[in-house]
Amino acid sequence: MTATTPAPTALRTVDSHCPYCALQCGQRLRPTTDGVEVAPREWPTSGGGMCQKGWTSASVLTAPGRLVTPWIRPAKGAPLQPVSWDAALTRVADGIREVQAAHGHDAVAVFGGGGLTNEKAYTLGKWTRTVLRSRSIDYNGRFCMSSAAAAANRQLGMDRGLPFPLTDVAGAQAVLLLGSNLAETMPPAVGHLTGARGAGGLVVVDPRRSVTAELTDDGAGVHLDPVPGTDIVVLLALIHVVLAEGLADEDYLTARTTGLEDLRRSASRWWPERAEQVCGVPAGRLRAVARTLAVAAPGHGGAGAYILTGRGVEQSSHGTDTVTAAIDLALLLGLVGRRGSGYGAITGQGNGQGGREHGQKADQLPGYRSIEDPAARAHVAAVWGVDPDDLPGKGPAAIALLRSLGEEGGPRALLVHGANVRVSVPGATDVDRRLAALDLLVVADVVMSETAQAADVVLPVTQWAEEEGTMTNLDGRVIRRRRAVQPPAGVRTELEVWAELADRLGSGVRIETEASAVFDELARASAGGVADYSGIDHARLDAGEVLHWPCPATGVGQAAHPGTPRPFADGFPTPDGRARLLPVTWRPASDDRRPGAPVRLLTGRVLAHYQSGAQTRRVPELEEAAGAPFVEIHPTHAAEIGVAEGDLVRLAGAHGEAVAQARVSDRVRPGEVFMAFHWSGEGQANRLIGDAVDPVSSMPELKLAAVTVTRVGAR
Ligand SMILES: Nc1nc2c(c(=O)[nH]1)N[C@H]1C(S)=C(S)[C@@H](COP(=O)(O)OP(=O)(O)OC[C@H]3O[C@@H](n4cnc5c(=O)[nH]c(N)nc54)[C@H](O)[C@@H]3O)O[C@H]1N2
Ligand SMILES: Nc1nc2c(c(=O)[nH]1)N[C@H]1C(S)=C(S)[C@@H](COP(=O)(O)OP(=O)(O)OC[C@H]3O[C@@H](n4cnc5c(=O)[nH]c(N)nc54)[C@H](O)[C@@H]3O)O[C@H]1N2
Ligand code: SF4
Ligand SMILES: [Mo]
Repeated sequence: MTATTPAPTALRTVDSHCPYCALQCGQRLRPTTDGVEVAPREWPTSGGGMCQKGWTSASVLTAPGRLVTPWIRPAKGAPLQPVSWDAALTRVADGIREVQAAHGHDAVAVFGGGGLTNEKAYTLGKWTRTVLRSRSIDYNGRFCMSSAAAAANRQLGMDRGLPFPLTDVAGAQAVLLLGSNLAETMPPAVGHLTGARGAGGLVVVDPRRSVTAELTDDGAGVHLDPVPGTDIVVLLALIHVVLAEGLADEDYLTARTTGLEDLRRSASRWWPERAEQVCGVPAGRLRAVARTLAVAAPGHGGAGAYILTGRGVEQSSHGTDTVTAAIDLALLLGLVGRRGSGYGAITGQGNGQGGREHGQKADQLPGYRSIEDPAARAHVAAVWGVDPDDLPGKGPAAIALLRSLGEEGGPRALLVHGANVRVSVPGATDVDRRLAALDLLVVADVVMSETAQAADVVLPVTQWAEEEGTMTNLDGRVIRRRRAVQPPAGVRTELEVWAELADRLGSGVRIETEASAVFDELARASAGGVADYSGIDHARLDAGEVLHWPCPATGVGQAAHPGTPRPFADGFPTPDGRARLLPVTWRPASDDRRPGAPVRLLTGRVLAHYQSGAQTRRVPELEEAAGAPFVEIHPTHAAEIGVAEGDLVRLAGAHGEAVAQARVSDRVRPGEVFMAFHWSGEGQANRLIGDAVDPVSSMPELKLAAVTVTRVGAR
């Protein structure tokens, strides 16, 4: 199904950023006769470094399967055929019209992505609410940042992943890293842990001995390995020790927080010996870690401490409460809003931060506003030139949306922009069935992803070095993505696609197609919201200004706002200006091991691949580094079931089965196995994951499932 890809047309050397994760390492892109040469450049988050995905990122521009023409499936079951843009857009517009005429506006659903630029994320949300007039929109960030976002919003009044520049962390004396494998997921960021490692204060909490856990070796810190899904108990025990031993920062708590008494009551039950019974971490180690953090805290005259969460603790059916316990601990120690200390969630996708601010979330309008707030609706509707009453309400979150596709009363058409749902969504076989039940599946992508392969219409769109725009990185800084090469002929920007479809659907709503014009509109729409970008424009960014949001517009004659690198320095954006301590309780995981399924499957990532692998599985160097799905299994466990390195093993659980090669390793414990979720087919981890979700954030239980493991045979 792949057409040959012509070499990109050279434009100019530009400073830009890596196409992949939220670290957004600084890159210099130099067009060459057959593509782009990528070199690292000095940049605060990456310190002049890049990982192997960044070094090889140019390959994706011309990778096998790079989309350079639209494709249409003439009939269900027939193969995809290359067609003209006119034919493809006619099919999309006709399909939308037919579905909406028969089933209503909400019957056309949209699924976005945290890799889209701010301009695209904003336009996608606007287009869905105004041109489609549908409430049915959500995005893959629901699987990524939603628990951390929900907890930060309810306690701190704002969700900006790291509410401080990442470079601040380097000076800290202690860092508690919960469920993050930073050394594989953002390798250049390890440089920011130097201070803590030098002081023996790096604490990594992970049931696996991950590459990041190894950073604690040789006196650099401690690795705590709780029972999977029990991090909340670890945190409650740390909170207990801090309170019981008088280590809390009383002055800070009095001045800046509410809710101490409720928290004190709930944590009183979790003395370390009791916590040890549930989480398996020895009581003495829990006490020692609480003291390490307290001594580093500013209230005790320490050099600073940070508590950082990653997906290992957030992607759970109680992820929001786990993050809340982490924030509670950070508040008790007086870390949040203090220079050189803090709490943060490490955002994952390239624009995972901006992607959750501009309105592609089911309940959200631009500026991180609620779609249910009448004042927000009125403000945004005025910017969009529509009647507020015509804006739809809140739609279902990702899992509920995807599970309702093709159901009675559910959407009959789906447009996917920037996600590979067939690989990354739990209950993968169910996802396939639901997509097949649709009247129309449209996928815009840069490559023929697994989801594109199942589509009725595939639209080839621009990527990374072919487009202009902005991203918001993991510490809330707005940065420029710049075009270095012309896209291949036949490829369009998504902004052009949405504008053209608006015309074809007869909408009077104006959709801008130049990124800088979109940004100016986005800035106006965000004015007065939590994520206020109204003082930012492409020109300021191009002049090299360092701008973290919120950055409101200022009046005529006034100096421009300098941006807000540390938003909690003077208070919290809550109604009373204080942060809220919130008591939480422990609940077991939704699908924990049991006699019929005695092994815990953990999921995560490897260095060489990105997410669903749609992009990185097409890069030869990365395929060489990690070419096939695998199951990490402990040597004792492997011996018990007669499995040798490289043998095929079958994992089976309540939600499905998968088969992959055994990688015998003592990174995991007996009775626990690990898979990365980067592959499709038999070795797909998400065939095994169920669809239990967190009641607050709707985050699925992506990190844990109960399975049996058996040997299938030699490779
Ligand atoms: N190489 C690479 N880098 C990436 C990405 C990628 O796909 N590949 N994706 C980017 C994105 S979108 C994201 S969100 C980030 C994710 O970055 P991380 O948060 O580092 O993500 P993971 O590797 O998924 O999970 C981290 C760790 O959680 C552990 N874990 C599993 N269960 C539990 C548990 O119950 N408790 C605890 N404490 N830990 C547990 C796993 O063993 C794993 O080592 O990475 C970004 N960077
Ligand atoms: N079991 C398990 N499942 C997980 C996770 C886990 O740890 N365990 N992690 C979850 C997390 S944190 C995340 S973020 C998700 C990610 O899951 P996915 O959404 O599947 O992530 P990607 O592979 O990044 O998919 C992005 C798609 O968009 C395409 N693309 C890139 N740029 C553009 C663009 O500008 N426009 C358009 N239209 N397309 C573009 C890419 O080629 C790719 O096909 O997976 C989640 N799923
Ligand atoms: S994938 Fe992330 S860590 Fe690697 S080069 Fe790109 S931005 Fe940097
Ligand atoms: Mo993510």
